[in-house]
Amino acid sequence: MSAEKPGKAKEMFRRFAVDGEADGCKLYGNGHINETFLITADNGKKYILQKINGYVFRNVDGVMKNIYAVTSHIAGRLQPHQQALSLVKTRGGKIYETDEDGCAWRMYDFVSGGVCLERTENAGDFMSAGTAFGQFQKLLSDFPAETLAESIPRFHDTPMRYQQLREAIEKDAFGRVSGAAAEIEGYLSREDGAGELIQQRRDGVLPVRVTHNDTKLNNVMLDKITREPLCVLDLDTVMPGLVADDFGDAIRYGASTAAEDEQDLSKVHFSLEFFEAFAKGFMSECADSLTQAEIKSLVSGARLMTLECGARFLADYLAGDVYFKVDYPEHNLVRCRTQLKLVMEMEDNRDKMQEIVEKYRK
Ligand code: ADP
Ligand code: GN1
Ligand code: MG
Repeated sequence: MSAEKPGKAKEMFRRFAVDGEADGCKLYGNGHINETFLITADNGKKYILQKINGYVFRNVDGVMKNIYAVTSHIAGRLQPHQQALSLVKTRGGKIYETDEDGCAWRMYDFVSGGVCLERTENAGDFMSAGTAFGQFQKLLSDFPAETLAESIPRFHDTPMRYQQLREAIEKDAFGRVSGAAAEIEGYLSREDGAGELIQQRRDGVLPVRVTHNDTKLNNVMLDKITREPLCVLDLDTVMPGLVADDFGDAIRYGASTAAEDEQDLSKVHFSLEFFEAFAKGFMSECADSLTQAEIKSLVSGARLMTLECGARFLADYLAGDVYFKVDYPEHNLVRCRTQLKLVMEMEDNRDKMQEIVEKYRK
């Protein structure tokens, strides 16, 4: 991280319509995509200022309009102790600002009193995360999906992700293919059936909803004390999608006994206990608005989102780490290994997962 970045963030902070100067400014959180700064103003108020990743989000205007519309829809419909993300406008009344280099910046009020967990520590917290995302689904069930921009086209199109993996293998731009032969084989051998849910979407079997599309645990805030859902974060990828993708992506990340980038695979297991906890929270909020086909799709969603994310990590490793932030050269390879291990254990537990989902349907 170059030293001038906090300075740049402080400079951008002045373009937003707030009182005071930035007193403190530091890099914040563990997101893989944007650059996030915690700003403390000299009057004590805190803000989250983000430089949006322009490589990942080619249509920043669409993304920001989506976020503004969705947060406005949610605000006022939450329980009193909960919060919706709240954008701070620029001095010119805009919802984001573009700097001299063409990069987009936006600012949120800091949501205080909460925690963002990097890993599931206990089933109770993960149930709360399930409640938060289930509630998010329910709150947006009457939002007109067709008015939203597709923030990243074909984001959860698993066959397309496989195609990108194949292209990365073909190019082998960094000479990394030979060292990743086992992982490549693990993913390619599972390509059959990768289109199960996207096909059901095309066929109209699964309805298109407004979904979050990035439901990992550190994209939700729980109340620091009560551990109840406080705020759903990271709305960049809110767009029309499948409920199974939201359910599945959350399971991918949170129903593991280890971190997404754990290097010791013996520590990585798919936890049925965590799976059940999330399913219970999620279904308690939105099961009654889901169709039979959607409920049936949830378990496939968990496996496919894990497979897809792992294939994305592997493709990014082979392409030279252009998409996800990495801390060391094999970081994406390590991440793709944990995902594959989880996929395999989900395959072994498919019937039990289905039984659990059935248990919580209304
Ligand atoms: P990325 O797209 O890079 O994942 P996020 O929007 O998820 O970026 O932000 C990264 C982290 O910053 C989150 O995981 C959370 O810890 C923190 N964060 C984001 N928005 C807020 C907010 N409004 N209030 C408090 N913390 C936030
Ligand atoms: C990224 O932005 P973040 O860190 O919450 C990614 C997700 C992946 C996730 C893997 C826009 O999420 O799709 O599942 O990393 N977000 C985007 O940890 O690509
Ligand atoms: Mg995030």
